[in-house]
Amino acid sequence: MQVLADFPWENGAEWVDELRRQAAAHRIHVWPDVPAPERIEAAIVWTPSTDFFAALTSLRAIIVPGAGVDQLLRSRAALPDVPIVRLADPVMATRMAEYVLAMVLDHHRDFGRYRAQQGDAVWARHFHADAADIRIGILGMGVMGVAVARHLQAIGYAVTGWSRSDKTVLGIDTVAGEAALLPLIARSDVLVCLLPLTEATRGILNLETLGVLPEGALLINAARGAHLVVPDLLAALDQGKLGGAVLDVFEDEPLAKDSPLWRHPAVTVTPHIASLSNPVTGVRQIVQALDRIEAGEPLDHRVDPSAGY
Ligand code: NDP
Ligand code: OXD
Repeated sequence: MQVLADFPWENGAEWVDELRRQAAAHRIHVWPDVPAPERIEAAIVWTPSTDFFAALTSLRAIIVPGAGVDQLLRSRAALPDVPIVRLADPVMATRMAEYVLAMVLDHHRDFGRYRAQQGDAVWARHFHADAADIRIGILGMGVMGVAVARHLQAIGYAVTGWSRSDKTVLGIDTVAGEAALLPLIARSDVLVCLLPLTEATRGILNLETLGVLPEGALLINAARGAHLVVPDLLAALDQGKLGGAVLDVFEDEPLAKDSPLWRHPAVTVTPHIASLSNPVTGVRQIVQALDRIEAGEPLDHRVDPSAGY
């Protein structure tokens, strides 16, 4: 099968090499070098340029080489009416869990304070709550949210996950639907956003929702920048109610050098690295999808464009 790939990342060449290695049965072309676009049957693309799909008249499916699909659905390219699939990679989910766990532990055990004390050679001990007394709300109980919930629960934190539809996740407390959102946030000492960016979730971290967080709470946003209304976050921090924020994602990336977030003492900024996708396991899933497309079999991890994820 003829496949067109476009990996716009620093390590894009590594993905192409891995794809050519694992997908030897398919012919891989790399955008924009497409000698016979009318013969392309599958496209692997993250953020298509406007004319990406224009000449792909035989396209049968689109594969997104990552977990989120908002960047594809809101791109200016006219999307053909074909199935879209995305990655649901357990390795990425574990990486996300490591990130959230590290940030929660850093906050809970006050390591920032000890790093600062060390600078002044201060020997002072500060007592902290038990994990079981720290309530963590996770917005989004998909591939990422469930892995994060399991890791946090294993340490003993009191975890509750929120999703759109009712969900049973063995051993984890879950709630669903809009009416459950504010009550969950109001009892979250740590709030973790792992939602897809959709019309329903854009701006969900705003003055109202941040305003009901308990005093001193930590916000972790590792989903998409547009979930968070930055001026509302800065206002909540400056009122001294919020304990801090860990932000891995931003509406415009890279984050502008003059953004106040870089220098805010209560904000930790990371450059969208919470869960970097892994070329070996990511390509393995892509190749499974390619084989299914070629065989005309049902595809796993289909995106529902009307829901936006
Ligand atoms: P999934 O599609 O597997 O899960 C999405 C979850 O969000 C589901 O539980 C879904 O509910 C819930 N959800 C969606 N809309 C709503 C809503 N309106 N109200 C309540 N819950 C809602 O996604 P993943 O877990 O794979 O990924 C989540 C996001 O994480 C990605 O879209 C991406 O933006 C981000 N991400 C960030 C990375 C990083 O490095 N920073 C890396 C990877 C992903 P339901 O179960 O009912 O459908
Ligand atoms: C993703 C991401 O969605 O890396 O896969 O943000």
